[in-house]
Amino acid sequence: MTTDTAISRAEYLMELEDRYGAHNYHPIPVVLEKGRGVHVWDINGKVYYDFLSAYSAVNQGHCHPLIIDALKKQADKLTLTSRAFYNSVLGEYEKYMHEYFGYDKVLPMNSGVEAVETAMKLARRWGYAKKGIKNGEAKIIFIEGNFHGRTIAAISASTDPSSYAGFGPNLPGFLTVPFNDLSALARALEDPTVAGLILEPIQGEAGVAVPDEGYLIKAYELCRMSNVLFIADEVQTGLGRTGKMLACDHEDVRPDMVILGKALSGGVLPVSAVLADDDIMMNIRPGEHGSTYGGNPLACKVAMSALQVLKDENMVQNAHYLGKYLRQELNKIKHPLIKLIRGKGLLNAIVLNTDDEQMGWNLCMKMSDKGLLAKPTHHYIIRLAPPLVINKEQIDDCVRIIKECLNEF
Ligand code: IF1
Repeated sequence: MTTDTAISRAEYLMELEDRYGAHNYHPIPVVLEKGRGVHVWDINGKVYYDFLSAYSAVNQGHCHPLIIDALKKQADKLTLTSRAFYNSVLGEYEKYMHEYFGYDKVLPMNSGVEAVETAMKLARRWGYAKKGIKNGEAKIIFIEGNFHGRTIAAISASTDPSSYAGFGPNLPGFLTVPFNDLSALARALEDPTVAGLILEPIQGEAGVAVPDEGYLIKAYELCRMSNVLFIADEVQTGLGRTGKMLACDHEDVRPDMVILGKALSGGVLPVSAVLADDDIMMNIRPGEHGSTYGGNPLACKVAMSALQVLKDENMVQNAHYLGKYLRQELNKIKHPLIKLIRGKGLLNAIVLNTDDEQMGWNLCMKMSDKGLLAKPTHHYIIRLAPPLVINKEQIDDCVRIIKECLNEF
């Protein structure tokens, strides 16, 4: 294929999405067709570093050979039975999850937001069954700026108009408190009808907002004192992304419930889970919750493989050390556009110093030209979250690209 036809093919494919797909996204104009490790290739064969990692779903790198192998092997055998029957992999997976994370039980779902909804239901149910909240009155506290997904429940908890506006009416029973504000949280916890606090240990969509050190452990202790469940949405921050297996591990907090998704399958298929002990999990009985695909043998095999390679290949430690190195190198770039660099592990962001609503986008377009894919959030924040398999030389190369791009503004 000549370059000309290759370019027009990309345009054709983008046109198809534009014409026949709902316009609920505004992608960077590259058409990707192949991925391996930290790299993705577009249909013209141009290679890019992937600094979005499918919003942290491909922590293990694109098409990790062992995960793909697990997928293929199980795909040839059995993919879905529904939960109407036992299957030969689910129990093995549940035991694996118990041993890996140390919770009594796991409840398997598919997308991240389904696991969030599951946690909300478990929290409400626990509130009625164990805390003695009057039926129908349970409340859940969320943090301003949160992102927990796109369902009506998740957007009812949102304070971002682009998530909730025009989709009302909202669900009742949700409170929000300001980010990083322990006294506001303490006041909200005085309400005896509060069953749970659901938070992201680091807010992703908010632009990698990291609360002060000690916030998580103090929030956890406040919840303890009020007999309120501390529930961590680790869909994005979990599984090594921030340089610990769970972001809550940074403060040695053991949440009452952990919500996992994204990288639980290494980007292969939607696999999510809620972890909790029996006191919480056993309040839901047969027929009261579930999902057709939840716990399917294909997903279970893929998840075990995805978790195994995280450990076997020291990805968590790599995220810790190379994350530090990335921030250190980025901080050496002295450029008026950089307001600050923040993050933990390999979940980082450049906050731009600009009033220009287009700046984030323009910078990402330039980085894409030079072979690095990232996407702005809130117009002026660029998230930098490569797969956790990235190495030091690659980080150096990426910092060079980022620097070159900044210098062109
Ligand atoms: C999109 C952000 C990332 C999440 C947390 C639950 C979910 C997510 C903490 C739901 C999903 C996504 C979804 C993606 C954009 C993305 C995102 F920019 F919005 F914040 F990752 F940074 N909890 N996050 O971050 O999981 O149901 O999507 O599997 O396109 O909406 P899901």
